[in-house]
Amino acid sequence: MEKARVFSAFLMMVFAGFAAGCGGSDGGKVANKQVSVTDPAGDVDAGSKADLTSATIEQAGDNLTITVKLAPGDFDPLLSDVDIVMDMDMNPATGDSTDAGLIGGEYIIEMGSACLGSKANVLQYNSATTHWDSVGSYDVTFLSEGMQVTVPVSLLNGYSGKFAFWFESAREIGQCSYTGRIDSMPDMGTTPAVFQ
Ligand SMILES: [Ca+2]
Ligand SMILES: [Ca+2]
Repeated sequence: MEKARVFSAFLMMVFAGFAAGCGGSDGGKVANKQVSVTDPAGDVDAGSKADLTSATIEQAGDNLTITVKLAPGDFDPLLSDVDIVMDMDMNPATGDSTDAGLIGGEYIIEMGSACLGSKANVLQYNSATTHWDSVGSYDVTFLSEGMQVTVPVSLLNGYSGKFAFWFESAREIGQCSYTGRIDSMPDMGTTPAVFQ
């Protein structure tokens, strides 16, 4: 992870590629909602086999379900690795500041590849050590073109029903070793998407 500390004073949380639908009031609890993001197919090198195309995040009750898909033919559960970076306080200056300070992630959920197997790994950024600590492991459902995982929102410190996020993809090229980031969604250098 880059350690750039470029503070963005005015982070415009505007992203054209997502659509939000909000449920009604739920007695003070965070309402159920679903947000989708998309990314073009074919925006990475042909043959890289890690072309992100879409994702959906859904909160239903106390659970958050994340579904991510790659371009047709790219997904291989033994090779495809996808991470979601989550900026819980939507503050790029807190957490692990990446992408030239556009996002400061407090959590990463990583899934896919032979190394991770059928479990998604939830990592929390430790600002004292600047390392990522594993805080949970959850079953992954493999789909024809992607993966899905459900985690309890209680796992995520600072969860308010709103957070910034982006996805990144890679391929496993050796035992628990990976290519660098191949694709991102939204693209690097743009404002992250917002779940709200
Ligand atoms: Ca793509
Ligand atoms: Ca943050």
